[in-house]
Amino acid sequence: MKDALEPTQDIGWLLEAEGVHPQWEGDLEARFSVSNGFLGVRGAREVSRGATLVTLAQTLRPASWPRTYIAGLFDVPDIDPPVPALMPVPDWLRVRIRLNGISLVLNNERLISYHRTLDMRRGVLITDWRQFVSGDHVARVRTLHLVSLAQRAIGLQLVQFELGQAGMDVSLDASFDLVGSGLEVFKLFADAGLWRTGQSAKSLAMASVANLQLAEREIPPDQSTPLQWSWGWQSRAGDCAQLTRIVAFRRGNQDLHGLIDSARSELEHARTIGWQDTLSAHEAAWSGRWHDSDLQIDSDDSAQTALRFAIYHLNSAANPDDEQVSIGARALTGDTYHGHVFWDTEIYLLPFYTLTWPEAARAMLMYRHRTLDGARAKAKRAGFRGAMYAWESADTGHETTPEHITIPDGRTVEVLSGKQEQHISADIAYAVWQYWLATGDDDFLREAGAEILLETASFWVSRANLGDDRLYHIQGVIGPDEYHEYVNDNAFTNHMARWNIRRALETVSLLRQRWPEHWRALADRLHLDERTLQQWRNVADALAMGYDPHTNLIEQFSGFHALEPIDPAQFAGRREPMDMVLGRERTRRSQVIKQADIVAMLALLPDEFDMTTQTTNYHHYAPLCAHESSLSNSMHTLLAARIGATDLAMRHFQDTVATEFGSQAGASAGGVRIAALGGLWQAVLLGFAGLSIRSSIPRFDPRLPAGWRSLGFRLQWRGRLLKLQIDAAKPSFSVTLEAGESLTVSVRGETHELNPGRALTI
Ligand code: IFM
Repeated sequence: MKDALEPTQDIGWLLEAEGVHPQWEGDLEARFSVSNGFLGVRGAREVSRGATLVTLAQTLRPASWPRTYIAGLFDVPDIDPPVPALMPVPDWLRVRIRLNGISLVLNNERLISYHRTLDMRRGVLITDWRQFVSGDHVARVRTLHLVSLAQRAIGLQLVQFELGQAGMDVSLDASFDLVGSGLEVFKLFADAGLWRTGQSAKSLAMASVANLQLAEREIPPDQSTPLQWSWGWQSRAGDCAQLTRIVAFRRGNQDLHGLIDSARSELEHARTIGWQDTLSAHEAAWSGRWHDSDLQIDSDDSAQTALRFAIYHLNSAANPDDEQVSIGARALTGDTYHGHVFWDTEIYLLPFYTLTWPEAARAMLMYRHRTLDGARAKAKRAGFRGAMYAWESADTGHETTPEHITIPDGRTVEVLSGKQEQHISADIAYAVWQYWLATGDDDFLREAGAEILLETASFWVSRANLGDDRLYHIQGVIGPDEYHEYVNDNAFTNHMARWNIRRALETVSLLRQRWPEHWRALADRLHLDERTLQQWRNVADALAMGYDPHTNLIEQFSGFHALEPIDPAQFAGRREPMDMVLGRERTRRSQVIKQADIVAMLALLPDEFDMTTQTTNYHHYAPLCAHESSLSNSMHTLLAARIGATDLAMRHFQDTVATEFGSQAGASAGGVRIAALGGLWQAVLLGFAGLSIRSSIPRFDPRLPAGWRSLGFRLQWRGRLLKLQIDAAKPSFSVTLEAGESLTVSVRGETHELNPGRALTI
């Protein structure tokens, strides 16, 4: 049988790290996370966590941040200001090994090697640690853990221990960290436990089984403490001990006993099939995901590695079976942003899911449908109609953006994005429409998507004010460029709002035509009559757009061109963000842009602007951008690729890669920047492969960057599975319909009929 702890042979599937470097631990733990959209586990060392503290400026700080998260397990902890946060659950991976009563801890002086491998193909984290224990006798500890993609409630841990020295007293403890989790212990049993959140009436059940085999024989544990097992034996040179632990997790509300039964029955299933079959089912599920979503780049290894890493985390982050949750800004890989869901999900992540995993995209959009009431309440409180989505959303859809934060120098700074960053409502509507175009999921549109489109449109119409110039204006907002607050007519916001209103009007026509009864019921419920719809048309037709026909420039917001021009390139090499270099006030009064704003708008709405406008504005705004957010460079890549500036696109692409793999220690410690990873994938598909989602047929206008010999990938479109290959040398574009009925595709403006099993090569 294949050795489960042996990583995949092809290094193209591996992320590897050697040794222990306290300043990098946090970043590595985030990147080496395993997750299945329900559970997320950071890649912290699990065996004998020795020196997890480092000294920094004379204080002790944790070097390691072992965390397991459960999607949707929010509570309002005792933080200032009190906002809901994803609560870490009890650490289930702890193992301690003692030799003659002394803990075996990682000791750099005796260390031979400590190797960590994230096997992305199999979705497992493997470690291999060798250390001298006495004289030249060596101890070897190998571990593997995973959270199952085939049975999302299940976590599996394997630990193998070998000792070169005979006659030592060995003890191995497998335990849970029962108290350090931020949850309250409610009840503990030998095989299970129940925890509750302090405020939010949520609960967690975990059930576990552990066993140890020594030289192929199972030895009985001493289990005098709940969820803790200890084994002891005398070592014989060359004997291998293997610990196997399976844990089942369930999240729930009030019914605590039902919850524990449910955890036990999940555990029972995994225990019955055994750890090998649990592992095989998980690997088979990963293999299915890779089949549908892998992307092959010929002749650019670093781009290939970055894309694999991005796709690994994107596949890890989603759960198509849970409409109660969506993906937070750091997925389930770190504490930063408390698990809150931003526009990142709809604008940067959804395209990946819509096009490779529509079931996951649907579940995330259903989360937005479920949280509509929170969005309605926010709109009402602010004096508007319809639905104004939370800038940061947790489980209920109510606004969870902290109203202030404390910055590193101890000062308190007001945060306005929860009040003013309103474009998120249009961003969600945008994702709904894109999903519907690409999947043709009419049931979703009729039952949920339409309501989101109509309620967000209604919000925008009530939000816009008629000015003396007979134009409608949206005042006092923050666009994606968060350096500028209280701005009027942010072009991104206004264009997305207009687009939102117009798609809502299209939805009305569609409902009337295809599902009239449904339309009548919805119109009744949302108080939509002919007069209201006419008002929607009026606002959409007369919204201020900031376009100057003489220069072809679109002003980022009213008054932007008059601000102080500052070139961020003059500050190259800075370690601090531009608003700290210049000070907040001067930054506000300058044209320095924090992240793609006009550029993002052009990238998202290609049909609204001709090529000259896209090109002129890209070249005008790109140099003003400080790229101070991980969301910035990927949008620049996409737009630069579309306008044919592939060299610039490639530079932005590499800068996006550097966001996650850059040289600044600690940058990812709070979790991987999942939007940058989604943005990377999106830039390749919608930029270099030139795919656009504008109607019921997929359109391609590919432009590979210099140095890429070919690009291959699969995607789903309206129930079909397509396989694509773009070759630069020939050049050729080839698409095969691998599953589903005939389909029309458009390549460089010409339509072609695609028939099952036959490749179309152009
Ligand atoms: O949503 C983003 C925002 O655009 C920039 N700051 C970080 C947020 C979360 O990723």
